[in-house]
Amino acid sequence: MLPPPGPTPIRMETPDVPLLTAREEDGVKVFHLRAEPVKTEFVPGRPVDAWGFNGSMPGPTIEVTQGDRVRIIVENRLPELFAMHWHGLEVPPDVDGVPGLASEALQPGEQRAYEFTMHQVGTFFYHSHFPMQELMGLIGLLISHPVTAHEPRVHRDVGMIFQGWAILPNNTVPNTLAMEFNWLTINGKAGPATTPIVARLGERIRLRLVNLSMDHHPIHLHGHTFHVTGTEGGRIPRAAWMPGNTVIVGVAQAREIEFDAVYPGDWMVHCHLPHHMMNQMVSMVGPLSVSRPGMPTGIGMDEGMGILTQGHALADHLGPSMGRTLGAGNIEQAVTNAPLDHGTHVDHSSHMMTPDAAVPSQPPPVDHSMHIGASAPEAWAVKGYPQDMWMVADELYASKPECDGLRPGWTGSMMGMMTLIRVLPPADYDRIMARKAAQAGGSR
Ligand SMILES: [Cu+2]
Repeated sequence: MLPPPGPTPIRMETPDVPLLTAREEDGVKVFHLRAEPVKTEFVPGRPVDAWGFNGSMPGPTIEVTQGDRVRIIVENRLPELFAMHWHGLEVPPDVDGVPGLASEALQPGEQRAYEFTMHQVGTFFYHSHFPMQELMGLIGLLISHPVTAHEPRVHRDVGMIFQGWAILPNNTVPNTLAMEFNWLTINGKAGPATTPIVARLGERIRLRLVNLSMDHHPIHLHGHTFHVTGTEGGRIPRAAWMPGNTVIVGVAQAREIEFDAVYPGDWMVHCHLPHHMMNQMVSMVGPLSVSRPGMPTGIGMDEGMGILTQGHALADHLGPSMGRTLGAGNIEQAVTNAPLDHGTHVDHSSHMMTPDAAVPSQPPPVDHSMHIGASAPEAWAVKGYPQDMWMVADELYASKPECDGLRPGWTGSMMGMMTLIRVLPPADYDRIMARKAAQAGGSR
């Protein structure tokens, strides 16, 4: 183990989300938050029109210390009413933010100061108290540190917010009415665009996991055993810590986990719900495709989520629009989940729902490249094929220092609510930190 850090709590890291800077004013820590539309990307080339704070979705991370007098000035730059709630904080009713109950909602353009003394310690968050606005991304972390660090002290204190989204291919606006979700994010990014946590071998790490979505997320850590050391209500007494490698983070809950990063390697942290380990799912039928000229796309929201109003999933007018796509690549691959007869000629074009003569009547030759997984010659005859979603796009992340030295092909396993904790020997750790410092210096 590395020697523990000093007695003062170390600062938070929230990968892909900035920390919010405070201004000191007569002994009060003053923060500014603007609720506003935010253009973002879940993965490169997947734009999303979300709502967030200060240009970030989720909003920037607020850090305070127990005993602080805190003033948070909130400005509503949304085109409608907005109400800010401080989740888990024991504050007066008018600060609590439920519109109509003890305070008024903020009109468009209005701003309001929320002031309180922080007497609690733990993982809290702020969010809109209008449910549909929550689903547009209006949430951020609010961390309250103790004056003296908890024992055993940690070297790294990392925050993550889990969110789920329904956004059809060729759309950029989340459908907040949907009950099925095809994009799953950690701090506003989906794997492999989630920035890995780079740890030095021997560090003790705390993860603060927060869920504001429509599902519970069983968050699983590879290669290490952790203890659950805190909830949204604060620190758990040590005698009651629970060992594990998977912790369910329920909607609106927080879970703090801690572990000693003693096993070198690149380790996954991810939600273990199978559908939360994918990007841009739509339906399980039709071609594996992205759109190209001549293919009907952009059908209604219901059909896109698998609710058919007429015909069947393989009908001519639905097929290409219902193809499952991974949001990457630029080719169309003729595949089908329809029953096939072994050994007989199968005209796949009959399942391809397009009159386009370019669609092959035989399955295309297997692409053995790194970029789309290979399949066996008889794969087409196996009912259920294809299931695998192996797609590699390492080159998109080559410039990220945090991804330096990952094994070629690593992006093939990273989708949805997934990120990495890289436990690195000192030489590798120092190389990445030097690259990060150089990049930060160069961008000034
Ligand atoms: Cu999940």
